[in-house]
Amino acid sequence: MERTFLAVKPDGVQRGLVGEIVGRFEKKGFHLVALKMIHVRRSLGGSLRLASRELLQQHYIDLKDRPFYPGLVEYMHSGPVVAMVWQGANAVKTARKMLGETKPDDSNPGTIRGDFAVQVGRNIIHGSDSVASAEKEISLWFTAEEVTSWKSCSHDWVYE
Ligand code: DAT
Ligand code: MG
Repeated sequence: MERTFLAVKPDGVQRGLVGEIVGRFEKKGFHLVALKMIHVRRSLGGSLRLASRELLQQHYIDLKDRPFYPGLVEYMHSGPVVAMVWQGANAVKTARKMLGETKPDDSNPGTIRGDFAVQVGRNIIHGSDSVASAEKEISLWFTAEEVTSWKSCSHDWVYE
């Protein structure tokens, strides 16, 4: 079973979309194995293993040379995010489809960004783009103990 890392960004939390987003993945048949709300502070932070600034810098390291990077990091610091790990067959690719495209105006209706977002800089949700980045992001945001292992009573009705 594949795992993917999703995070409702500060705008998604402020707009009251956490339940809607969690509900979409639950109803799809994916399996929630970790969830927490974190306000990633600019200064050294609480229980996180990494300094908060480093957490977000690592998370978006591939984009560090892009002109929008400082604004992106600022936005991710601006309020709590809801970080999650979801499990299921082809979870990474399917979750990306459910998110829509990076730009909300390229995203089809029926996708999260297509239904709830207007601008790329406020696109509500993060989702891992490959199995390798999912594993990296899960270990960046969660300790091994925070990621649970449990069997849902619906498992055998989702999978044949
Ligand atoms: P995605 O979030 O779809 O994986 P990405 O990894 O290329 O997209 O970029 C990460 C985030 O950076 C994206 O969700 C929003 C922001 N971003 C990307 N391209 C941008 C742009 N051209 N202008 C402003 N923000 C952008
Ligand atoms: Mg990305």
